[in-house]
Amino acid sequence: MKTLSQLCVLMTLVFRVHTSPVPQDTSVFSEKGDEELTKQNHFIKLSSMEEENKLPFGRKVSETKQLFRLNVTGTLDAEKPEKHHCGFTGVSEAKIYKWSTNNLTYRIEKYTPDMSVAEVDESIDRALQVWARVTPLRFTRIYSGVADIMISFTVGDHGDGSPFDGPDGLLAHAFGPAVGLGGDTHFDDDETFTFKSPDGYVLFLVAAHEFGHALGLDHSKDPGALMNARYSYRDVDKFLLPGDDVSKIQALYGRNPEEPDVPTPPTTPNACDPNLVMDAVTNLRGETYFFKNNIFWRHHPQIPQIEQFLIKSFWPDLPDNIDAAFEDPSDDLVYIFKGQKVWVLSGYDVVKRMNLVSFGLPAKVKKINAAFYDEHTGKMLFFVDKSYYSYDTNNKKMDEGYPKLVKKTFPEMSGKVSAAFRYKGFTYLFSGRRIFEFSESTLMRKLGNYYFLQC
Ligand SMILES: [Ca+2]
Ligand SMILES: [Ca+2]
Ligand SMILES: [Ca+2]
Ligand SMILES: [Zn+2]
Ligand SMILES: [Zn+2]
Repeated sequence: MKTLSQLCVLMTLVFRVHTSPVPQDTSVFSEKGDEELTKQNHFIKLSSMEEENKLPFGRKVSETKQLFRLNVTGTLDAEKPEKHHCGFTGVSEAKIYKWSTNNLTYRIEKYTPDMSVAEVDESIDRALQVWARVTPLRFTRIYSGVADIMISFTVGDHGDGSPFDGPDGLLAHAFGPAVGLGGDTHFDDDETFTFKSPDGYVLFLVAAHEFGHALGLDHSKDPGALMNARYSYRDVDKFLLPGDDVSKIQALYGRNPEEPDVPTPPTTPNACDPNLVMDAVTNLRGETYFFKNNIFWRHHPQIPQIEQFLIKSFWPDLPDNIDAAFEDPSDDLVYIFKGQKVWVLSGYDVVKRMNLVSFGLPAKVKKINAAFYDEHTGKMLFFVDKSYYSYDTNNKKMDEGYPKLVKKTFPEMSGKVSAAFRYKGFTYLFSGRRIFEFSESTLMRKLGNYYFLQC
């Protein structure tokens, strides 16, 4: 059976031929130069409609776009540290694969030198408990003999017809529910696996994703889902199985009878939700980033589709639920605000940490609601409740006569400003479910909150 592994951002695309059973793959693609990409371009032509249909919608759009992005913006994304599980399914979509028992065994046959044995044991155990917590599935570890889920770290060709590929690319793979190879999960030991650190691939996260496949789940197009094909760093200690994964695994196995009301974390924000209140918006090197909870949407002016990512997949150090953000393009820096903390980004690196008082805001201001930078006037505007402050970047101090009421400068802005940014000479203020478009102080249009997100 022929399956198609997908082109992730700036990367290689590989065709693979499998004999059944077919493992679900977790792969990560590192950045490749233009040359490499061009070389691989012909692979994007899908060999049949059937294969095209197998591609999750989101991935295909993203692939096409990323190719286009590279072509139109050259090295724009060259330094981006995106990491992806790219995967594919070789399993017929008509048939549902699941284990016929809720009691499964696992055995760790071979360890990695990257971590201590105790860390590997804990990562694997926690990864299985992610699924056990929300289902009747129970996992028992055995130390000899054949378990349902045989786990090993291995490199290159390891005898199952699906060789690993050295550093990056494929990270791991797992076989769906079946006897024999079914359930078995292999990790590419040419990767550097970590216990919790984002400097490498967090074993817990990769394993939890693979065990999802081993239990019968396919990839999800929800970018917040654990079963999304893209590898995203997440905080291990705060990890909660996303709602999309919970509902899918429960559709196969049911709820956990011992803990039927496990609270599920919020689902991934929907760009087209008319009630969505944006956390923050900023430009970044010609693109616009819209932040909500743990994710952001990225809009490129020449690319029609909006992309959606976890904040932590780009910036592991940034918090979720940020207050405000803006870009100062003269310094090529982006400022991210949450509470009194400020993170200064240069592309995908946090280069500095600051505090709100650095901008001369009074100490009583514990957080801001929104901010934007007007490069023509050199002013940074900080919105706090129904007022705003103006910081002069030339004099490096707060302008006098502030705070002012927002509605005095921006007519009809009677509510709190939740997010703000400048785009093509206009100022956009988000308030509740609306975006207010201003030219200087003149209200031009009132737009729905999803105006830029192409719903
Ligand atoms: Ca097995
Ligand atoms: Ca690899
Ligand atoms: Ca905000
Ligand atoms: Zn996968
Ligand atoms: Zn394998």
